[in-house]
Amino acid sequence: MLKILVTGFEPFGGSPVNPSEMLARAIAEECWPGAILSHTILPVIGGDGAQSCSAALRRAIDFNKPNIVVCLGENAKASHILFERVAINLRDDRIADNAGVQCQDQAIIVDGPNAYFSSLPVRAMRDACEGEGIPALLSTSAGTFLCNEVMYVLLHGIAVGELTSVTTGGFIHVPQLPEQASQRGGPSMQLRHILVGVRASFLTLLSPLG
Ligand code: PCA
Repeated sequence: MLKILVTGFEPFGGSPVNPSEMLARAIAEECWPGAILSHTILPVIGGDGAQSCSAALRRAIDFNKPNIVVCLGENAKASHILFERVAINLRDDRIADNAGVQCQDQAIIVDGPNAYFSSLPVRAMRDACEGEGIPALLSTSAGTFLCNEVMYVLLHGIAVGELTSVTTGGFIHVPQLPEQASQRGGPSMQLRHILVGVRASFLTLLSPLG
């Protein structure tokens, strides 16, 4: 059986919710043919301490031994579901993380490569999402905050053979929910529409590998 770990993030930046958290739970609760899904919710805390998102990701991978890891996060500026292609070795924050830390111009992994490409089939995933009528795009930057950090740490871990069970990983950004947009403005998407799109994209993971 194929094992897939789905991660979401806890709320951050003053919002009481994070759609990626609801989505990770909802996706993992569904029944998937030929695959076992697990999920974990990551703290919005950077760095390599025990409380960080990277440490929580490593613990979840150790525990669940997934073959594929798909991390989800919220991008409040996005009007589309964004299939991220690239993670860069840079943390540069517009706001503080949930530990109150705001970094500038910092490497995520000192002397690590500048960037990694997602190893998810991002184009097929985007196409599947669009095929359901849900707006979706390929994106060439996961930003410089913790979504990018988790994606970089995941792909670095796979590249250096630290995450032995994992062959494939990447990141999907989702828009904020209408109730969040009504507070702070910007584009949004209904959770049930995000779920339809992300579910369709996950089905592409099962057919070639499962
Ligand atoms: N989005 C942030 C971090 C947590 C989340 O859901 C980001 O885009 O980096």
